[in-house]
Amino acid sequence: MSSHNLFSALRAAFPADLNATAVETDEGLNYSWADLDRATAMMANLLQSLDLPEGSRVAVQVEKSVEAMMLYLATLRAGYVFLPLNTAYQSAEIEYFIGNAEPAVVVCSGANFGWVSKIAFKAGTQHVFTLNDDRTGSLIDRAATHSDQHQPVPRQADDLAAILYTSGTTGRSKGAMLTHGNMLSNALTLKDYWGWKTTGGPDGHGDVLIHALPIFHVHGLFVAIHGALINGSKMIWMAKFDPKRAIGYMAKATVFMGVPTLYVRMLAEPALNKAAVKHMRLFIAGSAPLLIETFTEWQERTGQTILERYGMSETAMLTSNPYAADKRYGQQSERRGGTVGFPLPGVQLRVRGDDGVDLPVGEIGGIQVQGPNVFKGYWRMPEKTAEEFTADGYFKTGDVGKVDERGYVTIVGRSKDLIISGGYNVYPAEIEGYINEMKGVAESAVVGVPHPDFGEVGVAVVIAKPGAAVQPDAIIAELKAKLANFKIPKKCFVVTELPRNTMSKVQKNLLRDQYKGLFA
Ligand code: MLC
Ligand code: AMP
Repeated sequence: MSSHNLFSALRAAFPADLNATAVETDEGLNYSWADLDRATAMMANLLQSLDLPEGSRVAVQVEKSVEAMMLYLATLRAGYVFLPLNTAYQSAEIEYFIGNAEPAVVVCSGANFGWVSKIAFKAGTQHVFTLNDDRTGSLIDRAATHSDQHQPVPRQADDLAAILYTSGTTGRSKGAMLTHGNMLSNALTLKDYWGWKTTGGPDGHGDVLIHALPIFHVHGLFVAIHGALINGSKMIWMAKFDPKRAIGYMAKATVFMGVPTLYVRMLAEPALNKAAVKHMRLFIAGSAPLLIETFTEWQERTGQTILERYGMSETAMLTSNPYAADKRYGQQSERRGGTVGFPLPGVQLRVRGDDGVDLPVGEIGGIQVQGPNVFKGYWRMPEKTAEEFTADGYFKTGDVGKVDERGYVTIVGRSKDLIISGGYNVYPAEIEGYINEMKGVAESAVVGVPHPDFGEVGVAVVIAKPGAAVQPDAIIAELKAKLANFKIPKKCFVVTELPRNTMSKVQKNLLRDQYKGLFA
């Protein structure tokens, strides 16, 4: 291929019948493949008409909508770099991302235009558009004046396609730079590994995906959207996940992808049973550990076995339980609960000890990976990038795990101090930084504890300065005013001392133990 533009590969997979439905929304709208092609052409032409410098970033903080997905595809098509931002982020968070990435274009909702545009113009952004979740906004108005024909801009496999910010264990967030080649290779691998079908589906074509996740992170934006598009498969588009409606859609779908919380919430619905899922071919879970209880209960209730896979922003998907027999591992096809399956074809995965030596089968250590899906590095952070790679080019995931004698990978923990709550990452260091700056606070520690719905949630433990009266509710309220809602600790305690080791370091494991029953 002379051009490796990811959009071109996705476009080439559109079915021959461009009038067939590509996306059906929960509002009852139908978008055809021709609609996707034309609308992304108009948006791509708009972006190109702005005469942006090569490699320009297009930062987008908008509610989930089909038009938001089109904007992503149009950015690829026009050869620019997409930078998705969670809608929960507030001004301090957005100010950092925009300041760091220096996007040429920012797209936000009309309701946020005032404060977002102020931040963007201050950072030197030239163009700020609005895009609302009801198909309105200046982006749509401006795109409507452009041609619906557009030749995708040639890109090399190594050219940037997206930057995904991931919070840092220490310091500020890092922008993971993903290339067209990273994402196309991963999409093609998953198409094959998960057995995507182009015939025999409920709509007369092939697989139909229920798209239930947000589209500002890897799972909803890449794994789900690329998965459907690279197979020419229809999506049933849920603007917001709702367990009852998701179960209802299973009568006309075949594939579902979700973080474990979505499975937990569907299991709470009496309507979830074998009859409800009888058309479904595949349930995929990831982004956070799937509890064995959820895995087993799902099997009992539906007769189907969830396929768990593992990935991250820096690498897209790394491992997966098998969909069908995997020749590389003696024709094994068993999806084993509690494991994340085998390294995907093309991915090299090893487990190393602290001394940097490979560990034997079954021993626990740091997971390191290499492959065509592994990112190019952190945006404008060469030292950070160098730190996270080994001398021989493996990326240190920060996850701790083991590989058993059959080849299955199990993640047992993380060396990075990270809480994964409902599939979103929360870095304790960031929350502690905000709490420590509050009036009357001497010190704080944020730890993750088990939660029946979100899997894990944050709990803040705070020490007040001598003589200061610090109220837990006030701390939570102050955090809510500054940070994305999913980062807010679900409980806060003011205590007189924190457990410490002989080096005076707070022993977070003891705190986790102390508070582990809070939400049981
Ligand atoms: C919402 N809340 C959360 C939360 N989501 N709290 C902790 N963790 C979360 N994930 C809080 C809100 O702050 C609010 O609190 C209350 O819950 C209700 O908010 P809501 O907006 O109504 O919640 P809901 O819509 O029910 O959202 C829950 C959810 C959502 C599970 C549907 O969090 C979600 O879509 N998660 C998926 C995340 C995801 O896509 N991750 C993929 C990352 S990619 P209050 O106090 O304000 O009322 C990745 C790589 C890989 O990790 O391998 O895939
Ligand atoms: P993110 O930075 O949002 O991409 O999150 C990536 C992290 O999510 C990984 O490093 C893992 O810690 C975690 N993760 C993803 N999938 C799984 C899984 N199936 N089981 C356990 N942890 C997972």
